[in-house]
Amino acid sequence: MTPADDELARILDPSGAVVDREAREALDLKEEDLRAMYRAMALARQVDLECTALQRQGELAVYPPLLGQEAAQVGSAYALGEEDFVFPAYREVGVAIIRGIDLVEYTHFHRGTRHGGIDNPVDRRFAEVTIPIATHALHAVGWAMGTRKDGGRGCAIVYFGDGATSEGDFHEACNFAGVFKAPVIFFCQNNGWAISVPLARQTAGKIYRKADGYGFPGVRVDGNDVLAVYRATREATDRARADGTPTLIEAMTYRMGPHSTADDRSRYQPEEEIEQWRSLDPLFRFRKYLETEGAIDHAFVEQVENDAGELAAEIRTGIVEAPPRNVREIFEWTFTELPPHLTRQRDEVVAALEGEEEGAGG
Ligand SMILES: Cc1ncc(C[n+]2csc(CCOP(=O)(O)OP(=O)(O)O)c2C)c(N)n1
Ligand SMILES: [Mg+2]
Repeated sequence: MTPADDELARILDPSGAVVDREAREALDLKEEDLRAMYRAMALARQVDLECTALQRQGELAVYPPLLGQEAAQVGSAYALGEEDFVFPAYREVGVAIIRGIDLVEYTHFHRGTRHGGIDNPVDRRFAEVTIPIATHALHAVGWAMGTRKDGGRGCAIVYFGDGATSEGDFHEACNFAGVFKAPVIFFCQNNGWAISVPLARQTAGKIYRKADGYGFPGVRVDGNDVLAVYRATREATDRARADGTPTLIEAMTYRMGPHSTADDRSRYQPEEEIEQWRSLDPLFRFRKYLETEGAIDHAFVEQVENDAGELAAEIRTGIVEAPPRNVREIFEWTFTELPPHLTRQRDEVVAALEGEEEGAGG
C-alpha cells in the first residue's frame, strides 16, 4: 500500500485542502458537527495517550493504542444513528467517545476488572470489546438479521483490522450478509499491520474488492480523512436501511503506535514507514481544514485540549481509585453450577483470603 493510492475516496488532501468540493458541499454536516468531530478526535488521542501511560505505570494490564486511527473511527461512528449497533474490536476508543460510552467502565476491561468493558451493551448499542479476531463479524450479522426481521431500521457496524480479513469468520459473515441482506457495515481499518505481519503477507488482493465475491458494494476510502470516512459510512447506512444491502469499507490508515503495550514494534516496523505516515496525521489534516474554513480558532483548540486533559484525568482517577473486585466473581460468571474442581479452588482461595484478613486484623 502507498498513501497516494488513486483508488482512495478522498475529500481532504493531507494538507487539509479540499480536493473534492462537490462531495464536501453535499455532506449534511453543519459547522457544529465539524467541531464535534474534531473534538472527539482530539479527545480520543488524549485518552489513548493516558491509557498507554496508565499501562506503563502498572495500572492497566495491557492496552492497544489507536494512535493514527482517530479519523477512521470518529468519521464512521459520527455517521451512525441512535438505533445502530456497534460491534467493536479492541482498539475502538474513538468510536466509544462518539457513542457516549462511559470511558472509565470501558477502560476497566484493560485493567482486567470487568468482563467485556461496559455494563449495558444492549441499551448502549455498543457490544463488548472483542479480542478474538473477526468472531464479532458474525455477531454483527446476527444482530442485523434479527433487527430487520423485527422491522427495525437500525444497522450494525463491525470494526476489525486488515488481519481479520484472513479469518474464516470474516468470510462467513460476509457471505451470510450478502445472501440474506443483513443491514451491516463491515468496517475494516487497514492499518498496515496485524501485530508484526505486514499487509503484503496477509492478503494478495485488495480488501475492499473482496466484497465483489459476496455480491455487495466494497469501497476504499482514505482513513485519515474524517470527511471521506463519514461520507462512505453514511452512504453505507443509507443502503443498509433501504433494503438491507451490506457494505465493506476499507479505511486506509496506519497504526502509529505499537500493536499493544506488550509489543516491541522496533523489531519489525520500518522507521521510514512511520515517518511517511506522520506527515499524513489525521488530526492535523482536519484542524488545518477547519482553520482555513474559519470553523475553529485558537481558543476552540485550546478549550478542546483542556477538556481532553480533564477527561484523561477522570479516567485515571476512576481506574486508580477503583476498589479491587471480589475474587469470588471469577467463579460466578461462567458456570450456572460450578464443577467440583472449581468449587474446590474457590473454597481454597476464599479460605486463604479470609486467613489473610484475619492475619491483617490480628
Ligand atoms: C482468533 C484469534 N487469533 C489470533 C489472535 C491474536 N491476535 C491478536 S491481535 C492480532 C492481529 C490482528 O490484526 P488486525 O486484524 O489487522 O487488527 P489490528 O490489531 O491491526 O487493529 C492477532 C493475530 C486473536 N486475538 N484471535
Ligand atoms: Mg491491522
